[in-house]
Amino acid sequence: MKITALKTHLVDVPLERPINTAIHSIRSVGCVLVNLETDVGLVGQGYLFTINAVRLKSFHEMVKGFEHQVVGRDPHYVTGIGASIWSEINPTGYAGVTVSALSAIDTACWDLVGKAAERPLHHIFGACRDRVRTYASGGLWLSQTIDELVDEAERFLQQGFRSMKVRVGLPNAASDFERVSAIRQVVGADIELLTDANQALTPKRAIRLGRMLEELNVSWLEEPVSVHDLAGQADVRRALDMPIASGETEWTRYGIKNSIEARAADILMPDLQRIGGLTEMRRAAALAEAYNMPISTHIFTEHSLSIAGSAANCISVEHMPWYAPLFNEEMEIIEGDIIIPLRPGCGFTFSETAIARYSLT
Ligand code: SMN
Ligand code: MG
Repeated sequence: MKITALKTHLVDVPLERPINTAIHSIRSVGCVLVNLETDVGLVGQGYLFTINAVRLKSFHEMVKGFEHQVVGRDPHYVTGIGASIWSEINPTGYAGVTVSALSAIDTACWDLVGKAAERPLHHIFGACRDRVRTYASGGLWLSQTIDELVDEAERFLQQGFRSMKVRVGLPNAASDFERVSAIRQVVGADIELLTDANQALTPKRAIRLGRMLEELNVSWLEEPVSVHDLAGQADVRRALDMPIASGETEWTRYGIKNSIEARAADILMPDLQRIGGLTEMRRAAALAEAYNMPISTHIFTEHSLSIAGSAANCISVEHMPWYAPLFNEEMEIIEGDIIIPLRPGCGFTFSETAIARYSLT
């Protein structure tokens, strides 16, 4: 099998309403969709995203800049393709646009490997499970009122979720506590609540908020402090009983390695785009496992399921519904778990209708 062409589409999927975290204002989800065509008629797919489609064209240019690294090559040599790209990006660096582009190409190559073998990727990687715990993450934003939070938490329960993530990180810890408390009251004691401060806090403020959230039996506090203060985050982790989750803002396995060595997290959250694709995600999962640490994948739910199905230390995947409109297939949620599809490759294919509808080009 040989790759004959790299084709792309730029799309922008508007959100129903604008949303805020402690550091983001999000109106739409812009994506570069990557198709690797082959001489056997199979097409491998991967994608990357930017919030509000900002600078999406720069990412697109970077993807196109790797065309010569894939066209003419056999996608079974995905690790070799990754190594060539890795070597070529040395002067530009191992974070940002370069790694995002590598990620989309790497995932598209793996999609081809699965499709050629007519097997789902978790079977090819060596499977450990057929379903994985998930948590609702497409909601409970800082931009919502307490009434809206309560309504949304109820909707998540009706949709079959048993766990959900609330955004925190307001200037006043009492307000964060009040909001999470209202959600705890409506969902009851048996539903898992997670919180995400999106790096908004100082270590001292994080410790104070963390102690308050422990009273509400919150299961993790995510990204309490700046990604550039791993020592401060390690202080937060030592001060609290509640687990600290982080890692979405780390690039490649070396970013994950820094987090591990700093003892800054209890749960690592590699992000498929920022880690560098499925190849690098598997390396990050194995690295975490060597330290007896769990991972929980960050966003990109559909394309992270093969990792959840093959990394024994993957405890959950984040359910982010932003990308669902792009795919022909839907994720299946049963009793708080996502069923890992048995379809070949990644198991999700881009919808032509969606591409036409959300096209930016
Ligand atoms: C998040 C993810 C993607 C965009 C903005 C915020 C958040 C999360 O940190 O973990 O879901
Ligand atoms: Mg987060």
